[in-house]
Amino acid sequence: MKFLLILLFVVQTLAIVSKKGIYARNSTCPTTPTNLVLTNQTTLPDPFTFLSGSPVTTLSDWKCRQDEISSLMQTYELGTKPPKPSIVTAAFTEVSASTYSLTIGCTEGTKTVSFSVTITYQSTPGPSPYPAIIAYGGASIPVPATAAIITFNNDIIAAENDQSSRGVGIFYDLYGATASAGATMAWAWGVSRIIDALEMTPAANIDTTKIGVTGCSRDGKGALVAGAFDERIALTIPQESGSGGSACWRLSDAMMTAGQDVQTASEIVRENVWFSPTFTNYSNSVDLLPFDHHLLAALVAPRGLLVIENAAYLWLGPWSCYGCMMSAKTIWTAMGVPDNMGFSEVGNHSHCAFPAVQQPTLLAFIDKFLLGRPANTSNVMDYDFGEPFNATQWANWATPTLM
Ligand SMILES: *[C@@H]1O[C@H](CO)[C@@H](O)[C@H](O)[C@H]1NC(C)=O
Ligand SMILES: *[C@@H]1O[C@H](CO)[C@@H](O)[C@H](O)[C@H]1NC(C)=O
Ligand SMILES: *[C@@H]1O[C@H](CO)[C@@H](O)[C@H](O)[C@H]1NC(C)=O
Ligand SMILES: *[C@@H]1O[C@H](CO)[C@@H](O)[C@H](O)[C@H]1NC(C)=O
Ligand SMILES: *[C@@H]1O[C@H](CO)[C@@H](O)[C@H](O)[C@H]1NC(C)=O
Ligand SMILES: CC(=O)N[C@H]1CO[C@H](CO)[C@@H](O)[C@@H]1O
Repeated sequence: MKFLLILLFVVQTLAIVSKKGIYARNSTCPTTPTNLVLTNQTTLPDPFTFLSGSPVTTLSDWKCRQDEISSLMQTYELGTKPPKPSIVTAAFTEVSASTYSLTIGCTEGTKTVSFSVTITYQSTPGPSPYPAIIAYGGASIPVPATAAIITFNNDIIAAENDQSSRGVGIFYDLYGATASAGATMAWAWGVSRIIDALEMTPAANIDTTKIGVTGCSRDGKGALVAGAFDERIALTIPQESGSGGSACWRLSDAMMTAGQDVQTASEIVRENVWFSPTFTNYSNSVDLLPFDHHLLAALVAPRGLLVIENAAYLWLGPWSCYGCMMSAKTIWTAMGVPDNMGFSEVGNHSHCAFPAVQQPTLLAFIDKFLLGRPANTSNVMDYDFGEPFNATQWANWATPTLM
C-alpha cells in the first residue's frame, strides 16, 4: 500500500513536470502564463527562453516558442489575424495577353467581401507553374522575368491615411470596425487569402510553394508581417521597412535618446493605424513588451528572409534595423540555416529606389527560394551606416544548436 502511494506520488509529480514542459516538449508546448505581468526589460528579449523561464533546446521547442511569440505579438502589437474564412472563392479572368485579374471572395456568417489582384506574367516564361512575388502596391525591386508579379492594392483591405482610417477597409467590413487587427495584420490576412485563391486556381499556373512577398516603406512593414504570419510564403523581402518593420522598438528609442531623428513607437501610433489600438498603450513604454521585432522576423525562420534597408535615412533607424536583424539572425543560425536570412543596408539612394549594388544579393535569394536554382546567399550582412552594434549590451543570449 505504502509502495503504491509513493508510486502514485511519483507519477503525479512527473505529470506536473510534464505539464510544465520540462519533459515531453515534443507533444505539448509549455503553457504561456495567463494574466501576464509585463516586466521592464530594457534589452532585447531572449528568443531562446520561454516566458515560463524554460529554455528552448530543440527544434520542436522552437516551434512552441514561435507559437508563443505569435500569440504575444497579436495580443500586444498587431492584433488578431483571423483564420481562413468559412468560404473563399476565386475568379480568374484575362485582362490582356499577359495580365490577368484574380478576384477573391470571402464569406463569414452573413457577410461577404471581395477584392481583386492583378497577375502579370512577364515576357520570358520559365518552367511552369511559375513562381510569383506578391508586391504591395506594385514591385519596387527588380523581379526576374521568369516570375509572375501579383500586384496587391493593400489599402483596399485596410486604409492607412491617418487616425481616421481605423476600422476602414473590407477587412473591417467583414470582421467589424472594432476588430483588433491594425492595418499591417489586416493586409497579412489579405495576402493569405490571395494564396488560398491561387491554390484553388490551377488555371493561374502559379507554384504556391514558390511565393515571395515584398513592399517598400509602410508596405515593407506589411510585407514582413505577412511573411511572419503565413508559412506558405517561401521568401519575404521587406524593403526599407524601418521602424515598425526590421527595426526594434527598443533600439529606435535608444537612437532617439541619443538625439537622432528616428521614427519611434510613440510617433508611429499617432501617425497611422498600422498597429492594434492596444499597442498605443505600450508606445511610451516599449521596455514592457515581451518581444521586439527581432522576434517578428523570428516567425519567418527557417524560411527565406532578405531584409533590404537604406542607410541614408535616419528616420528608418539604420542602426536599429541592423542591430535588430543581427539579433534575429541568431535564430536561423540556431536552426542550422544561417544562409536563409540576409540583411543588406546601403546608403546613397532615394527612399524605395532600389540600387544596383544590392541586385546580386536580391537575385541570389530569388534564385534560391523562388526559382529553385543553386545560389550563394551566405554571409549577407551589408552595413553602410557605421555605428557599431554591441550585441553583448543589447542581445546578450547564447545561441543554441537546435536539433
Ligand atoms: C517529435 O517531433 C518530431 C518532429 O515533429 C516528430 O518527427 C517525432 O515523431 C516526434 N516524436 C515524438 C516522440 O513525439
Ligand atoms: C489601454 O490600457 C487601459 C488601462 O490598462 C485599458 O483600460 C485599455 O483597455 C487599454 N486599451 C487598449 C486598446 O487595449
Ligand atoms: C525601465 O527601466 C529603465 C531603467 O531603469 C527606465 O529608464 C525605464 O523608464 C523603465 N521603463 C518602464 C516602462 O518602466
Ligand atoms: C559566398 O558568398 C560569400 C559572401 O559574399 C563569400 O564569402 C563566400 O566565399 C561565397 N561562397 C562561395 C562558395 O562562393
Ligand atoms: C559592450 O557592452 C558590454 C556590456 O554592456 C560592455 O561591457 C562592453 O564594454 C561593450 N563593448 C564595447 C566595445 O563598447
Ligand atoms: C559616395 C557616397 O556618397 N558615399 C556615402 C554613401 O552612404 C554612406 C552612408 O549613408 C555615407 O557614409 C557615404 O559617404
